[in-house]
Amino acid sequence: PHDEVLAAQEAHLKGLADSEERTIFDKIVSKEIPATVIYEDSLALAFRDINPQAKTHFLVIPKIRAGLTRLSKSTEDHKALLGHLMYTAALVAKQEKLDAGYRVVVNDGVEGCQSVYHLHLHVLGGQQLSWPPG
Ligand code: DGP
Repeated sequence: PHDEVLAAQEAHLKGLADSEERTIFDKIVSKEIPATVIYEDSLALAFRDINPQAKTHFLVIPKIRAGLTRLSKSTEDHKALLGHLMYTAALVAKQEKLDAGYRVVVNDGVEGCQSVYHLHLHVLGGQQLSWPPG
């Protein structure tokens, strides 16, 4: 069952070392700072971006960072979590009625313009987007 898979993943992720400094997103997970949360399960949290770049713009993050400061730090251990985050992006996009389409973005590192070092998927939609991004 899905819940058992999530519980096993959660236990596994808790065992992964994370020596890096915590970020603002940890404070959103722990509710120390407010956010407009639109989806939550044992592994993932989705909330509206504070500086929206499209009519609809939300972020999907792992509640336990587990060393995933950025996508390029992914290891074999993160594969199930990464799949869950991608699936969650699609689920919440449906919940947000982005039926005409949307974009999922992960910024990695300096050249990728990453500013918060806790992995997050941006989901942008609710309007016609252009391509390519800058
Ligand atoms: P990135 O550049 O990919 O690291 O994007 C980080 C995003 O996080 C950026 O679009 C703004 C958003 N953000 C930063 N701080 C906060 C916050 O305190 N609350 C919310 N809701 N979003 C935040």
